[in-house]
Amino acid sequence: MLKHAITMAAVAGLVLALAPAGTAELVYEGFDCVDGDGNPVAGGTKLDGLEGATSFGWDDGGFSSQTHDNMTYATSTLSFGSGNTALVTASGRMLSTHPGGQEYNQRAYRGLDETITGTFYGSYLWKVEDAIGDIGRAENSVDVGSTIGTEIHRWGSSLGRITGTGFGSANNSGVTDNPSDTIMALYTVTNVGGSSGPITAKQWFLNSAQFDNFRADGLTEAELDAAGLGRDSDQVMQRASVTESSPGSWPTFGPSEELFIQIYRGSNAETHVVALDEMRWGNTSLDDVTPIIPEPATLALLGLGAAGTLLARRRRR
Ligand SMILES: [Ca+2]
Ligand SMILES: [Ca+2]
Repeated sequence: MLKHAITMAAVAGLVLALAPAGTAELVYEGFDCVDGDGNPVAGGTKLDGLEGATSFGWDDGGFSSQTHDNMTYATSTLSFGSGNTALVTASGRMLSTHPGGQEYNQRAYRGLDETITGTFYGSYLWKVEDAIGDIGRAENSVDVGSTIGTEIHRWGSSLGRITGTGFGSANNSGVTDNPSDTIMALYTVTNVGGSSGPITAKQWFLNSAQFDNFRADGLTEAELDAAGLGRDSDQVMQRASVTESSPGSWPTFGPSEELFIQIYRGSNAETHVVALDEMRWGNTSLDDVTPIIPEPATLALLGLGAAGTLLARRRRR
């Protein structure tokens, strides 16, 4: 089993330290893979699954004739945003290679370290790494608990959707990505762990310039909902929302639940490669699942704070 380390742990730790009390980024998968000795693995190494003590490897979603050799590690990360709104990343990304002509459905899953209730927040990056036809189907799903999933895919003119068992579904509307665009999926699900009342799930797709624009003073659902649809920096690429007033079942999320990523490929003949990276799940805000690299001024202040703390400790001795 490969281990995934976080080379940006220092930066991520600072970001977490900066977060107000009570906030948490619950799960982070940056696809930074090292071997048992802590050395980086080579590009092309098969990925065994998601990081975490409760992680499980790939299953085949019922397509039992398959191997999972198409899920591999690449040494460079997807990046997103720029300047003061550059996303914190860990080196490495996941590549899913479709040989063409074979349908498959592969999932890697893990439980959460704690059970959460309320609103759930998530983000991940997605990029088509080589040419793919508009009618090709290449889905990446991130499922929340056992009932709701959000997806990026290439399927006709649509680029994404929200769907779930015992729950409605909605296709994203907006513009499709250009080849080689890296897209960020952001999503929220309300009423996680509930037993009555409606569930609302939302999903937004942003390009890098849009992330810079909206993230600078904090990401809010209201601004993402109010933005126009398009590729300009004050727009969002795509958006979907669905509310079920009587869902019948409610998403649950905890150690025994299947939080999983899923790669589905149709039986079209085209070969193509899709990258997936920087997956985050949280229960507090969109900002918490999109940490950005602190500005030098902030780092300097942190350094002053740390120095002051050390000084105070010494004085107490
Ligand atoms: Ca990465
Ligand atoms: Ca904003």
